[in-house]
Amino acid sequence: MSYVDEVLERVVAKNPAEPEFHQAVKEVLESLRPVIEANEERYRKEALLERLVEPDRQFKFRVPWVDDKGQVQVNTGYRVQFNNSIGPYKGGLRLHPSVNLGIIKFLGFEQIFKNSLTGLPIGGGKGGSDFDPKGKSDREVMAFCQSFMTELCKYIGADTDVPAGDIGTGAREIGDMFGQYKRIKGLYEGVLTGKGLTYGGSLVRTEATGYGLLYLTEEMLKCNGHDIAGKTIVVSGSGNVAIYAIEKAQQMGAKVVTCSDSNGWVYDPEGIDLAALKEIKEVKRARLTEYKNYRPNSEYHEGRGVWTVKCDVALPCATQNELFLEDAQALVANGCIAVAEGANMPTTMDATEYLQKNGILFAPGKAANAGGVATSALEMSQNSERLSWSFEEVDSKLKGIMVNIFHNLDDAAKRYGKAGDYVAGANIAGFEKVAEAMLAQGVA
Ligand code: NDP
Ligand code: 2IT
Repeated sequence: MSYVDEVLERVVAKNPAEPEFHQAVKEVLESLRPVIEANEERYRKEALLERLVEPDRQFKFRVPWVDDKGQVQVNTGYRVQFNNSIGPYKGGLRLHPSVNLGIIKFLGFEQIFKNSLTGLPIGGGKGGSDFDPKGKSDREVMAFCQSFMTELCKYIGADTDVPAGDIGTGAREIGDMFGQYKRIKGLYEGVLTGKGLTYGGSLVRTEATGYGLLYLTEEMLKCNGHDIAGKTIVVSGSGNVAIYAIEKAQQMGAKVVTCSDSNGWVYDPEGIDLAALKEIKEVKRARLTEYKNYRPNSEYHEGRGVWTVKCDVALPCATQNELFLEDAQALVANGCIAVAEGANMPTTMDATEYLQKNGILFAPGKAANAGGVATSALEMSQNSERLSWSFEEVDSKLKGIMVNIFHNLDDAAKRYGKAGDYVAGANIAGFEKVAEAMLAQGVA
């Protein structure tokens, strides 16, 4: 049996009931086959793949907190420190009722390669909890965050592991957690990114994932003979990534006609009203059903359906496994030319294959959404030198990083005879640096 197949089999056997983790490992290792085959003897002897798929360590802990009725609630907290061969562990904290160890491991594994692609010195990690911030008061969120950080603070630090936001974790949660870390450790250090601008945050971090997604998409289109201006775009999600993807797409002269949340989706043929969307989601923390109050000519539909809308470009920005084979078929049938993933692993493997086989330009999340973590790394740099850079400076660095990532994927794919396969390109380019660093550091 090939080395890749052996390791895949072992991952499934050793980590039962973690389907998302299996999916992420399979997607990466499948596309690394040519690289692994070219170095099989050495990698086998060094057990490189076995080490790569086994987290350095993982923490699972109880998070008790008191709700507004005086009732004690108990959630489970996680932090998986996956791989620090190129820098301190870095990756977000997801707060969502669906969170379990397998989901955190899939995200941590993806993060290793994404962080490598940024070209910055950051390793892979991820954490979170099955806590649901939806419908909770600010005090309840603070009670949860303080309890979560009371345990998490034992394992993190500015030079060891630097968490940030992800689904359900935004500026409010990062602020609550930073305050608690500082109280317990007595350290004012850049232990979290996505901080507020008054206490060490970086300009552009809020916008970075969505903006970065569009910078990479623009470059991918340009290098394939298309202009983003004038394109019709469908977006899923209406959180941090979706909102700033829509903002940048509009600035680039494209028209975004959809967005969604976990209950339903909006179709606005005249283009999404961003000010309305920001007010609904960022200020009121409300549902998309409200959008029609601002835009009477728009449509609201329950359930899912964004991918059935005719478009040139599709940007899934909500969550994993939200774009299935039938959605890919609808996109192709409607003449879509490009899909770029703002979310982590939003496209299922069969859908990805279908899109690629039908000539759709496909940018995988670990490349396309790397602008968020890249700007987090820029926040770490600013914290280390105790300086803050201007919006223009951070934004131009972000743009340079995203354009560079695209060319690295493109080159890596070409080197292995897979021109235009950006999934393979991303996995290969991300892997090469990590593999070299691991091998240079001995058996560890
Ligand atoms: P938010 O919590 O801000 O927004 C998530 C959005 O997705 C919401 O609109 C949410 O709707 C919707 N959604 C629909 N179905 C689900 C579901 N099953 N689980 C969770 N959310 C769902 O998160 P972000 O925008 O930060 O993250 C979106 C995606 O981008 C995730 O995959 C994340 O890992 C990835 N990402 C985020 C980065 C960042 O910097 N924030 C960086 C790189 C990737 P509802 O409000 O109804 O739950
Ligand atoms: O998935 C991701 O890359 C993030 N949620 C951002 C991580 C970070 O450390 O900024």
